[in-house]
Amino acid sequence: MLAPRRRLSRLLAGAAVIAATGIVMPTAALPTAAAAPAGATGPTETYLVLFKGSSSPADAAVTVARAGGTVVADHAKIGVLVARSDNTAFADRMRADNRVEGATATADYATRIDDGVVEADAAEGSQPGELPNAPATDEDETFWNLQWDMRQMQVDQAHTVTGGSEAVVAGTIDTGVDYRHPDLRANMSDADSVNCLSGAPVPGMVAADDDNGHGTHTAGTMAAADNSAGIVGVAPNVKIAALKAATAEGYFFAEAVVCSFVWAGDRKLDVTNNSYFVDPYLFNCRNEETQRTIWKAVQRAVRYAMNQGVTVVASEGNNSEDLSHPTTDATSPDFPPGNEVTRDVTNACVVIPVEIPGVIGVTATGSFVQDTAEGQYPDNLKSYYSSFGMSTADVAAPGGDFYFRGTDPGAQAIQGQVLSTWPEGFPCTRSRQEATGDPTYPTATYCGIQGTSMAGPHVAGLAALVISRYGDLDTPQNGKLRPTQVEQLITQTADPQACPETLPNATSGRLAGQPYSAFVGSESGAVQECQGNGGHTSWYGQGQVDALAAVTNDRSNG
Ligand SMILES: [Ca+2]
Ligand SMILES: [Ca+2]
Ligand SMILES: [Ca+2]
Repeated sequence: MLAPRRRLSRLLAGAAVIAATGIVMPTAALPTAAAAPAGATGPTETYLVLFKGSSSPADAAVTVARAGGTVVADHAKIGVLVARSDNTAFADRMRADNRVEGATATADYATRIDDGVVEADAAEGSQPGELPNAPATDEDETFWNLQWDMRQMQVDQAHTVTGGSEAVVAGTIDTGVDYRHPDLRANMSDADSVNCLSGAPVPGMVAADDDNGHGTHTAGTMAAADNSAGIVGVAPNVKIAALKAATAEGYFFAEAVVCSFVWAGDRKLDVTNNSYFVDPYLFNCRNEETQRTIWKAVQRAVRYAMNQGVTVVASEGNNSEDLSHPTTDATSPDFPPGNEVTRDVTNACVVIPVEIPGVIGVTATGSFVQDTAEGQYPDNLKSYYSSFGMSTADVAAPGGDFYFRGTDPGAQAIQGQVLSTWPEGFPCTRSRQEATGDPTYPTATYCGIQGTSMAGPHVAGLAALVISRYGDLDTPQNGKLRPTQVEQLITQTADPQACPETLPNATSGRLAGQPYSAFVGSESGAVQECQGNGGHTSWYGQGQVDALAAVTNDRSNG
């Protein structure tokens, strides 16, 4: 964690100096459309404009119009503006304004599955708070036997204490949510849901419907209902907000991600899950203007949300790479498809949003029990695909592993995958169906899939449980529980996990018998190496999350 945090701190310090300068600058000393190129008419594109300092200037719309664009959304409080223009020189003309730090077309910059880091405060939130909580019962859910992931982190035991509070809202910034799904609809918050695809918010859960499946899956892991049907989520009594930021193909463009975090902050959502990284660059490098612009714009939006009390959880990504020591990026740009180039990357390049300070970064485990153990519970092997890193991995959570499976009968039955809610009629290789008796939605579908995308929402759901248990309404400007306190309650009660001494061979699937070392980084081709001791390792952070220990704030529970 230390290296990236220092790196980012320097950037932020620099930004603060620029901000001070911007404030004293007279509005008359303005840009000079004359000095900028005239440009020609081209395809209409969406642009992200990053202003120096912490807010957009009052005449931002005039400046945009002068440069040949129109404003889609002006996030003035963080100095990030989204514009549309068909003028090929629009970005250059905006850059000619000396108040503009960066301007770039975002069609080239989507975000996908990934994320995190945070600092701990002290002791507030250590006693149960005042929000209404109710327990939940898991064993009567139809597919409970397949929910090895929930058992692995003691969710059923935690639910005897609390299943969460209906006063808490958990958002997922994703492909949308199937708000009609019988295991989700009672928990949906229409008022907190939004479609941010254009860069400007379109409110409501109908606008935020899922056209992919991914977001419905993450929502169910966080908060599928305790209703004697289907599955149960980590926090079944809390409300779900769908924040649609991805296209049906799964691309997360920067303007949609910025819009989503600003929405989360404005609505004071309690937590957001972020199972993606910003495309088209897996790694965003500081020395490249467009990548830096995306990085800083998203970071400002995340920081704004956190300042409103939003806990931000993100997954590490599925590249089997050490994000703390990146060497190669062979994935980028991944949009438009077919433009990838292999390039060298360094620690001046980060994965967004997982490497933004304050984000809780989650690696994935499967059901396989590794050879070494620390803490109270057996240690589950890191999923072969999960990226990791001393500076980015805060905790581990179940994400599934098809090739390395344990003996839990439920895990065996679902082939090591995580089962969660899925939109009816969408393709799914390993699905379960249940008749609902509801003519408006006769069949509820559940899909078993794996990924750090599946690990993240286990932790976001746990954050919602912890906020339900320990939060209060005393300081609404800060949220119910400060993100730093939420992180502390989760990381300090996690069950420690050691680095394995030896690594197994794959147990299952067409690669059964292959050594773990054969599953190399997708970018570097490097063999994956675990560093650190049980207190904090690059594969597991502070350990695997323990829901019972977290809701009782007692690591000895369990
Ligand atoms: Ca139940
Ligand atoms: Ca259920
Ligand atoms: Ca352990």
